Amino acid sequence: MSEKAFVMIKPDGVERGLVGDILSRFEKKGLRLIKAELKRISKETAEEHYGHLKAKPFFGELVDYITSGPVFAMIVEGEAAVRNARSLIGPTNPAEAAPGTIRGDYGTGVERNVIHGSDSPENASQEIERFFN
Ligand code: RTP
Repeated sequence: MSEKAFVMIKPDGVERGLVGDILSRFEKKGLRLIKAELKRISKETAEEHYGHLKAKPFFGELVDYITSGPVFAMIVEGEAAVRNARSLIGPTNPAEAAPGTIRGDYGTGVERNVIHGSDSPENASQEIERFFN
């Protein structure tokens, strides 16, 4: 079934000029870009987005990092978009991500892991609302 996924290239991915390559991977997989914006996100939005990690010792650093430069936020649409996007992206820690996945090819550390993708259709709707109002 066709669905929407929220995907966000983090500041390290934008800074390193990886937007074109990453977008192309989604397009080749049949996930169509239906909305995109290059923007800086507010501290409030970042704290809400990472709310499930509030108790973690790295929370402050994570929020500082994600707000440190522009992100490339996008909505992609296609068959099982959330699961397909997650498999293109690979696991959270780039050291455990296989070559061929975005994090496996480009991630340099668990925080600098290049990209975020929503983990369920419900969260995708919430994140689309949060990042695109
Ligand atoms: P994301 O939301 O960015 O797609 O990441 P995820 O679901 O794969 O992982 P999650 O547990 O929700 O973590 C969100 C982001 O927090 C950073 N992180 N840092 N320093 C650490 O040990 C640590 N653990 C997680 C990562 O940037 C991760 O993407």
